[in-house]
Amino acid sequence: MSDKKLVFSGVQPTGNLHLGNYLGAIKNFVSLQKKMNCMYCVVDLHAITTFQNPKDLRKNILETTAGFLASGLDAEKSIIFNQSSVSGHAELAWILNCVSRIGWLNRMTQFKDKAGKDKEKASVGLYIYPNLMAADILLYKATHVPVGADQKQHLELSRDIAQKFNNDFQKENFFPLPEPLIQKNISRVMSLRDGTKKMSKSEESDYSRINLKDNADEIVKKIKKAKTDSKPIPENERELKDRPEALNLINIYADTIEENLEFVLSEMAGKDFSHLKSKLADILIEKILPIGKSIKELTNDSSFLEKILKKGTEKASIKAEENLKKIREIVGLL
Ligand code: AQP
Repeated sequence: MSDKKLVFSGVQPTGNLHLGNYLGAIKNFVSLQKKMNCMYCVVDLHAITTFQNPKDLRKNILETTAGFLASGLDAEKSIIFNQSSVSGHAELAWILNCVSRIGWLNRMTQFKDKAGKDKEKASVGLYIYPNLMAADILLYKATHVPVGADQKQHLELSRDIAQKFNNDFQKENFFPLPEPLIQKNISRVMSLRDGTKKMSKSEESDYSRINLKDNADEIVKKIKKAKTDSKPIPENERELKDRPEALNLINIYADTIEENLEFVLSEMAGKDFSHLKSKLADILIEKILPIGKSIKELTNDSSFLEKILKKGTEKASIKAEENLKKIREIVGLL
């Protein structure tokens, strides 16, 4: 494996992992660990940009770690750790806060979505979240970042910050410009209740998402209740243009059976959505249920999960300290 290429990505421990996290990000994490050096982080400092109950946060950090392992991440192949245990993330984030520009952050759509109408009351952390994300990646000089499409804008900002740091300090190529790795077939899994909104942990209705820990009954019920329209499955993608819920279900099905949209449309054109829903529920039960079962088993052994994180932290800290030493020198800190 080449040492120059390094994959880094993170998941917030903000509650139940769902199908969007899995298809949009974690599934890709697993295939990347076979061919590249990878670091996967439970980004707990990102989680606290919105208030988290401390007891729930501790539980969710371990449960997200269990989600990584249950989905197929291997702690022998990838470095698995939690962000707050390597203080370099926060230190570099401060330095990058001084490189990043307010105008850049003002353009971030996720802040606008998450802060809602009451922006003045959002935490400063939520506003500068993308700078911390840049620090996560650049602390290790990661070159590739697998994320869902919702994180593309933040990743572009990370590239701008890296470029500005290199220019300001006249250190050409010091930070590599990280490349996003976004799933081609399904880069954004949408809510089962509203095909224009992304599937999300923080959405109030549990019927909007399939959680990785859902049981078979819940999966069947949620897919049955998923919003669609009265038209049958069309022959081509063009006809799905103004049918976001229909497109979302077909996309989820295609990705879960590892086929493309055209294949599913050619197989199912003219059929009713109840046909697709029944097949989708079956395949989700086959693929998701074992992951959920494994998450539940792993979370019963918190000391095992803590050991995995501790080992990952030790490895990550060595890399972080090596790079931070150079960064402090470049910036002129004693
Ligand atoms: N719906 C989605 N479709 C595709 N990818 C998604 N991701 C999240 N939702 C979808 C990707 O999962 C990774 C981890 O995301 P995260 O949990 O760190 O943050 P998030 O994007 O804010 O996820 P949620 O579920 O919406 O969490 P809350 O509700 O707490 O904000 C990322 O790569 C993300 O792109």
